[in-house]
Amino acid sequence: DPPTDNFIFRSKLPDISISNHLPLHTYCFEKIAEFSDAPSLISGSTAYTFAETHLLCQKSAAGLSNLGIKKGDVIMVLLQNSPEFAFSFMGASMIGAITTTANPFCTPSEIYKQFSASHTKLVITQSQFVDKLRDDGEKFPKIGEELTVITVDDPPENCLHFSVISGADEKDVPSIDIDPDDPVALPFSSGTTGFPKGVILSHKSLISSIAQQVDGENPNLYLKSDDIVLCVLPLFHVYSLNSVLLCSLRAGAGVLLMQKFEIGSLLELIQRHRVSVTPVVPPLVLALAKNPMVASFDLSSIRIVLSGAAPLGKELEDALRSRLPQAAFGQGYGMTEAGPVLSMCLGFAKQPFPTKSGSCGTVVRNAELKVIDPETGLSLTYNQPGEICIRGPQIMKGYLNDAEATASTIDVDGWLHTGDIGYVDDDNEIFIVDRVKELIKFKGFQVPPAELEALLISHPFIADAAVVPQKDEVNGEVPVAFVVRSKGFEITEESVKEFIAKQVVFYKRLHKVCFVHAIPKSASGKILRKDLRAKLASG
Ligand code: AYL
Repeated sequence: DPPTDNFIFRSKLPDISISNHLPLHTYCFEKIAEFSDAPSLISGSTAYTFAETHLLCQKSAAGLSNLGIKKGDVIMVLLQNSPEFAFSFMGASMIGAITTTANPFCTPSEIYKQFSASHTKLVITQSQFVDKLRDDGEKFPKIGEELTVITVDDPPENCLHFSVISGADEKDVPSIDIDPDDPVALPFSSGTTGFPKGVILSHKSLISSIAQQVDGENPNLYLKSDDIVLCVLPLFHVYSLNSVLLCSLRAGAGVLLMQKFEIGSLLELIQRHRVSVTPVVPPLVLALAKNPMVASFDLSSIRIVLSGAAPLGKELEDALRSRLPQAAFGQGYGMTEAGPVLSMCLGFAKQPFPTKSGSCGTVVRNAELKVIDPETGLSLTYNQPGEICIRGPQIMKGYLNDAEATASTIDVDGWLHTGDIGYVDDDNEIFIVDRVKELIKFKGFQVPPAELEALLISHPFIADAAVVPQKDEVNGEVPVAFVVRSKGFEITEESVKEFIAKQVVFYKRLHKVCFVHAIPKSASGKILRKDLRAKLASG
């Protein structure tokens, strides 16, 4: 077929009416009467029913309000997975506040950047991370005087315990008006280029995304009130926040929270709690497919395995399918800016469709997807690879305080350009084949090359640098640096690696440093990343 102006792909499921005029919390708890006594959040030996979860979210809302948090204010949730994550996020939503979710394993400088860019008013964290907010090198306001810090465990000096908010009287929740376009979540993402930026997700965008997954007569991702959904992926990442926590709250499924991934306890918990839905990332698929321990556990309760956030090899997918023959296996494809889900396996639907190995699913309902020729911008038809674009009520409003980055990501017609290369086959299944954006994905975590490049050139012995992904069996991709030494200076691979490792979270560490005489650049000064990637591939 010749390229046309606008060749649009749609879901095989019909559009539905979505209640995206509601505030997010009202929508998520809308059907709670149907399952109020069922378990909602399970963590260690504690379980909260839906009724208890709802009440604790309301109390936390009142508590945050008592501490002076108002509509439009930003709170930072700097937590590993825990029930308090949900109470904080939903509590903030109830008073019109916005949650910026941050990775507690980030370094103080990484956290500070997000803290200051988001104008965070209050932080909810664990005592072990509080020192990061006191780091001398950064300009954090003084805890207890200028900044309120709440910990979910024993509070260190000048911090408050979580019970200060969760113990408030739910009747104190102020009544406020929430507009569907008001922001509710502010995850950070580097998008197609540059540094991490605040991604503004409104009540409307998150409701739309959840509804596209779990609502309707025939939901694309069919979650039932007797399901137990594994929550081992970190809630500070939008994949877990949206497709695990928020979708489960809406659908009445229980959420089994795990603080960190460890294969033995994971398998034991799946067996003990009869986990039925397991959202994972490719390295977890690898563990489930290859680890010999798997054979000694009963995993027959699993009926859905959803993999997302990074490319998954076909062999790996087939290996796990043969180990868990009773489960529907498929992928979700998302991008923080897209709200985040663009496509989801239709094998997870209530009335499932047959699907193919290697596919990332079909575009979600109530949305439009097109594939464009990156050179001409014209849209392509079936089986032709190009840049994937998405349009619908679920996509972000834009980047926080960055009109330029917003305009280069969402065009005037409302299409969000993903920077991913893929095609749609004859059965409307999407296959991702490449990425044209800078982003590196280590185990599904974002590694923005621009951030590492800026750190590298801040070193007095380094004149220029470029960071690109290298394929890696275990992690998917790892960051590798090309470095030009400053004239007359000696610097070793080890010292460059160490220089970076001290300043970044573990997944951004450099795995290799190649010294070169110059970084290849285009006439306009852009790094020719393709050339560097090719150089790595050829050894
Ligand atoms: P971010 N296959 C290949 N690449 C993928 C896939 C996939 N299934 N999913 C995500 N990516 C890459 O913002 C792709 O390059 O969000 C995409 O642009 O951290 C980038 O990761 C976005 O990275 C779900 C399922 C959310 C997946 C997600 C992914 C969120 C990752 C909800 O249900």
